[in-house]
Amino acid sequence: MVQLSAKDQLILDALTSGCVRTCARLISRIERGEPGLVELLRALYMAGGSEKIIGITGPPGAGKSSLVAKVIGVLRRRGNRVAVLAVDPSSPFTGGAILGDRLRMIGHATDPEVFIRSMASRGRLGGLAKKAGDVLTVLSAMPWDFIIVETVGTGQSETEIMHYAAVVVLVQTPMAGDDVQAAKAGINEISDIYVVNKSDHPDADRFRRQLEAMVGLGLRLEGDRLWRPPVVKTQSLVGEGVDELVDQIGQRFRTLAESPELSRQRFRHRLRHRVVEIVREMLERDIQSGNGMLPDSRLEPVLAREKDPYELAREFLSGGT
Ligand SMILES: Nc1nc2c(ncn2[C@@H]2O[C@H](COP(=O)(O)OP(=O)(O)OP(=O)(O)O)[C@@H](O)[C@H]2O)c(=O)[nH]1
Ligand SMILES: [Mg+2]
Repeated sequence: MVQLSAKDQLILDALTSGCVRTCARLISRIERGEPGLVELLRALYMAGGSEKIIGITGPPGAGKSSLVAKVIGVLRRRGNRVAVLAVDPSSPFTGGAILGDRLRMIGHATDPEVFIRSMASRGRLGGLAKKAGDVLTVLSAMPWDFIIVETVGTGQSETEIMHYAAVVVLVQTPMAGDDVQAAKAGINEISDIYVVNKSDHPDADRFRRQLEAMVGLGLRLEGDRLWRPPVVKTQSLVGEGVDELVDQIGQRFRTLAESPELSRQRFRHRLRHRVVEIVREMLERDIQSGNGMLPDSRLEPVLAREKDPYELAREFLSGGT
């Protein structure tokens, strides 16, 4: 049982009943790295239910944000409440976030059933902001029907989304030189649905056929059935294909619901990643706050080469002295 202060209990109650202002304020506190939020986050996790998290990833400029804006539109028409977390890439030179995403989705800015938030990834490998996991804990405790996470997939961060989302949508475009063969090996394991966006491009059909052939080669065995990720063609500027995409996302959630073992397996995968992330954060915070966990005296034997840093690290992790 998590014991909450009266103030945190009020915040918890407000969030579980869907208060968007409380949500925005708490996310700001998480982003600032405010200490003392752990008890509340624990209680929020316990209050959460099934995770309807949709991950939308793909290379820079593939049209993810415009697609998310249109997906929100379709979900709203179908009566769903939607939260969006857009994880912006930040420039390695200035650390500044690109807030264009927020602007592009502004069409929904006045809708009280839609919540949109951007976070900067602050150069962390993997693309998702360090605090994204905490923010998703908050959103998952609220009565959203769907939570969408948009993140740029570049290089090693392409697979990161699967640590957060139950259903992963990979957005690609048929632009010149972007052959499907260039799509990273292993991508099949992470994508539940493929999107060929910018299908107004003349190469769109050729690209889609290539992609379908590639997907066909990589059929996944899930439990006792085969999963062949669908390929959906979209034009995110005008919304073409977006209804079909939302249908496919819904179908994927139904498949997961019908295969409890599969959902649990994927949920376990996400949880394992989350716990490791929390351990890492706790260790970093403890070490950096200089609270004596690694005082000079413990470094002395390593300095004198009586001990090596690996041994000290192992002792440290096992709690020994
Ligand atoms: N021709 C065409 N252009 C599109 C389409 N969808 C998006 N675009 C354009 O592609 C550019 C990038 O769109 P975004 O929605 O910002 O793409 P993104 O993947 O979110 O970009 P980042 O978040 O910066 O990685 C914009 O100039 C859009 O107008 C489409 O279906 N057809
Ligand atoms: Mg974007």
